[in-house]
Parts: sequence; structure tokens; C-alpha cells
Amino acid sequence: MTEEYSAQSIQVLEGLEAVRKRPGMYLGDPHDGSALHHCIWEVIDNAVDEHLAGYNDVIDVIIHEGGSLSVVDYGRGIPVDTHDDYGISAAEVIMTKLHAGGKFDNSSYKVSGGLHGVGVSAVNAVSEFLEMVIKRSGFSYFQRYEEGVPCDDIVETGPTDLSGTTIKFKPDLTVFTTVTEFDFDIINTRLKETAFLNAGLTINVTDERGDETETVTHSYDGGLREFVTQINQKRTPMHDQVIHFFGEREIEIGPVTVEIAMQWSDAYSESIQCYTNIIRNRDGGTHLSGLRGALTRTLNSYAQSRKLLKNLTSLSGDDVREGLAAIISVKHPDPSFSSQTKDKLVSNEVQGIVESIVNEKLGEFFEENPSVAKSIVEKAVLASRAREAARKARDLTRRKGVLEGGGLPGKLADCQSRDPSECEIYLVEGDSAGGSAKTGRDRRTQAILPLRGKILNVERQQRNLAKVFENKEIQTIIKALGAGVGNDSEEEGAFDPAKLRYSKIIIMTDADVDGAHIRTLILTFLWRFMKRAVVEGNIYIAQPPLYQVFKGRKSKYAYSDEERDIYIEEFRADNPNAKINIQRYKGLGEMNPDQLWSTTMDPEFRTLLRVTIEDAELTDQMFETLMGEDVPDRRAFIEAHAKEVTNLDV
Ligand code: 0RA
Repeated sequence: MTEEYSAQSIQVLEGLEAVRKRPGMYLGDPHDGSALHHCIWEVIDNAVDEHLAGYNDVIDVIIHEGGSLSVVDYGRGIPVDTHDDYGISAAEVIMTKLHAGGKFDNSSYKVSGGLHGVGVSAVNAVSEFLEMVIKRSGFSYFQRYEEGVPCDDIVETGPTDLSGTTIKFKPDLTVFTTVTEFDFDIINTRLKETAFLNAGLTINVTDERGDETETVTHSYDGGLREFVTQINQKRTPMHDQVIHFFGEREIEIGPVTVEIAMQWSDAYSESIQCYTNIIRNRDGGTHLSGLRGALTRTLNSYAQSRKLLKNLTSLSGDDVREGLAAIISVKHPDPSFSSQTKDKLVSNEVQGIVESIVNEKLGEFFEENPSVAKSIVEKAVLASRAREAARKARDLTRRKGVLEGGGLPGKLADCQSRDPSECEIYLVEGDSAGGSAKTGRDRRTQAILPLRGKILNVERQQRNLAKVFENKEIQTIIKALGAGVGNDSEEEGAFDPAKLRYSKIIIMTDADVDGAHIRTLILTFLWRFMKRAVVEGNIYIAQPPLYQVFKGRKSKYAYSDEERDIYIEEFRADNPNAKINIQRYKGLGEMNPDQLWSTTMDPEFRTLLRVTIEDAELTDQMFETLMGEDVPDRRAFIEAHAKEVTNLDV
């Protein structure tokens, strides 16, 4: 970074009123907390850029009492010299003109950048107030804004030996609604990730709210290597050392750098997290394709040359990636994404760049560490055998017409409509509840599939997938849904959500511990074999009532203990000496068809919980912990979380 920034290098694109009028366009949803937190990321990105430019090693983030938040960095300080075109300080230009910042100037190379890269001025626009303190070339400066408008010119407040920038802002609650408080966990998780991606940067997060001030420090000298170690914390690695390398290729507009860390463990799932310019790309993109392609190629050529494949011809991508945890972080001078939210990188040249770097560096690593390479190949060979056995079992069952074709399962009470968008299927615990549901339902759009007892725990059958396809209850689910099975979309008969016969798959189990277990078993199966149904939001959980509170001829259903207490109070207030009865519903079977319909299945009245996935990696880890083989690990998890659980059986 040799060029000096100056006020002239800052160009301006748009005005700020637009941001206040349409915050959603610039910052994300202003109601659900996403725009609120996006404000923080935007301010932090500037401080991270100072780190990337080599001028800042510490960022302090302080959540204050009363709704404001400060971001402190120890970088060069925002320039304060007067801007030639505007006649105001450069700092004020950055704070008041949308998209101003070094970014649009070729002489400055800004690498990070928020979700939408709108700049700190957008944050200023939606802040009740924003105060900046700049320490630079021997002096301190201060300026305050309200709703993006400066209260005064920037003033020099005295001498200082320090340098850096502090930005304190309070989101304007006329813009943000519903979720209006900063969430410590969201902030802390994100900043932990930022610290992992920036080895050598220390981030202190302080929460001053509540009785005790809490500070968490994130500082990872190991960077991506430590990130991978953390992901594999609860798994058993196949090799001690995390494989870690960098590479760089020149393109016309500048250098593209690639950093990768990876380690295989005994897990069955694959977990690759992708970043471009420090921003997470949830849906991967060209860097991910490059990495995948190179992994398959490198492992196969190594295994073939060392004759490690035995009777296999080659390993598939899935075989090679089973149990892999990896982070790929690409820095690119001008990346393209498929959407505003940067979920997917589409810059084509990146695929080849990543591929060639991985081929070269991983090849080298394998040559230098033959025992590591051997254990990785052996794991992939096992994966390949298990997959082959599963394929055979699936084909066999399919040929018998058990998974598809040859009519619907006998136990299914199908609906009349053939339009999946209006059709739903209830997976119901037990034949008796299934019977009530069949009688009570709207038979035009609601199908009922009763499931007997506990379905197989598929998490424990990952090396014996044949068992999964032989399981009767699982066979009926697959057949009833009619959309195939298996997450490998290239395989014939794989699950395809477009073929689902119902747009809503509703799990309806008893409100007791067994019911919760059955629900978890069904979810485990869906996650491991029909992942896209879960990711795309097709899965729901029915909410049967827990109580019916009676007073004389009147009664009300309660769906929680709190609601029950409210109704008791209401009835008491109505008439203090009348008698109140409470029926506790333990099982769906205790309700008659009318009751089940009106409390739990009537679309006009019911509440359904939709299953959503915020983080596939955490979801994988959760299923491993809750449903896998590692008993001590599960025990520790349950002990740690037991306090949060109310026992519905009491
Ligand atoms: C533009 C140019 C320079 C630094 C910054 C912006 C800058 C912005 C923020 C926002 C928060 N902290 C920041 N630190 C720096 C370069 C200044 C120079 O060349 O001295």
C-alpha cells in the first residue's frame, strides 16, 4: 500500500435520503434484525480494511447500555483534509455520501466490504446519532451527526500521540422495528469468524448491558488452521496436522490470492466454508468448484499411482470429501457474485486458479506426507465401498417397487388434490393418532401417513446404509413423498424437491419425550437423505395443545404452561368461586378427530413451526452429537443444555 490516500481520491455516487427511505434495499430487512446487525458489519469492515492494509491490529467493539455501539480501531484514522470538490473534510464525505470510500478509486485496494458494500454512510443515514473520533497526525478530531446530518463541522479537540478511528452510533428506531436490540451471540459469532479469517487481528467484544460487563477476546494466530481445528473439535481427525497453503495468480486487474486449510476426520459429512474478501459465500461458487475438482483429481491420481485403490476404478467426489472440514478464502480485486447478498461467487477465472493451486500444493503435501495421504485415501475407499453397498441396496429395493412406482404405500391416506403446492402430508406418530387424523383432516389437501414406533436412527448406520433402505417405515416415507432419496443429485433416483407430491411435510408427534425422540429421528433421516427438503423449507412441526382448561361449559386450549396459567387467571377473574378443570394432553390419541382438527390441523387456526437451517455446518455437528455414536460427547451436550429444557412429562 504505497499510494497516499487523499481527499481527491474519494468519489461519490449517491445521496443518503434514499437509504432512510428504503433501508431494505441497502442494508437488508429492517424488521428482523438483519439490517440492524448489518450496520455493525459495515463499520467493522472499515476497521478490518485498515488491518488488511497493514495499519491496524486491534478492533474493540463495545455494545453500550441504551442502544448504541462503538467500533474502535488503531489504524491511520480517516483522512480529515478538505475535499476539493465538496469543500468539506474527507471524513465528512465518507460519512455523508453513499459509496464514498477508497473503494472506487483504482489507486486504493479495498478488500473487505460488507454484505452489500454500501459503506459507513448508509449506517450514518439510519442512525439516531453517530459520533466519530479520529486520531491522526498528532491531533484528535470530533464530529457528531444526527440522522446522517452533521451537527457541526469537524473540530480539532487537542493533541494526541495515537492514531485510529472510533465510530459510535445508535440505530434509529423509527427505521428498525421488531428486533431492535443488538444480539451478543450474533455479534460474537461473526467477530470470531472475522478473527479466524484475519490471523494476527485481535477483536475484543464487550457487552456493557446488564449487571456485569462482559468482554470476549478473539485472536487466532493460527488463522484458518485454527478455524478448521475448531470445526473438528468434537471429531477425531484422521491426521494430526491441518493441511494449510497459500497461492497467488496474477490477473489483468491485480493479484488473486487463495488460502486453504483442511483436515479430514472420522465424520461422514463434508463441511467446506467459502469466503471471498472475508465475506462468507454460503452457496459456494467458482472457488468451491475449483477446490472440489482439484481434490478429486489429486486424490485419485495419488491413489492410482500408489496402487491404493485395490479393486476400485476411481473415487468419486463424495467419497473423497467424506469427513472433510475445509475453509477456502479468496481475495480478489473485483469479484462478481450471483446476487446482492454475495452468497455465491461467479467470477469464472477463480475456478481454474483454485484448481491449479490445489493440484500443485496438495500434490506436494501428499508427496511429503505419504502416511497422511494414505490414511485419507483409505477413508475415501471405505466411503466408496459403503456408498456402493448403499446403491446396490437402494437399487434392489427400488426394483421391488418399494421406493417408487407400483402404487402408493397402503398405510397412506392420500389427499384428493394433485397440485403439490396446496398439498400437505402429516407424518403422524402411532396408528391411533393416525386414525383420528384421517377422520379429522381436510381430505382434499391433507394426506396422512401413520408411522409405527421409532424409525431407524440413520446417524448410526452411515457405514451400513443398506439397513436404511431396508427399513419399512423409511420405505413408506420415501414412497409417499415420491421424490427419490439421497443427497447426491448426480445419482439416479436422488432426492429432488421438485418432484415432492406435497409442499408441506408436517411432523406430528405426541407432546412428550418419546414424541420428541421420534421427531428427532425423522428429522435426522430427512437431513441425511433429503437435505434439500429441509434447506428449502418444506419441513414443518405440528403444535398440538398441551392442555384444555375448562370452566363449566367453556373451555380453551393452551399450547404452553404460560398460556394455561393465563386462561386459569381469566376464568378466575370471571368468577372467583367457580371450579376450574385442567386436562393435560400427553398424546395425540387422547383427542378425538374433531379436536385434533380444530387444535392442530385446521390451517385457519393451527400454528406450524417451520424447520429452517441457519448454518448447515452447525446442523451437521448437532446431528452428530445428538444422534451419533459418541456417548460421552452427547452426555456433555445434554448436561450443558439441560437447564434450558422443560420436561413436558411432568
Ligand atoms: C479512507 C482512506 C484511508 C483510511 C480510511 C478511509 C479509513 C476509514 C475508516 C473507517 C473506520 N476506520 C477507518 N480507518 C481508515 C487512508 C488514510 C491514509 O492514507 O492515511
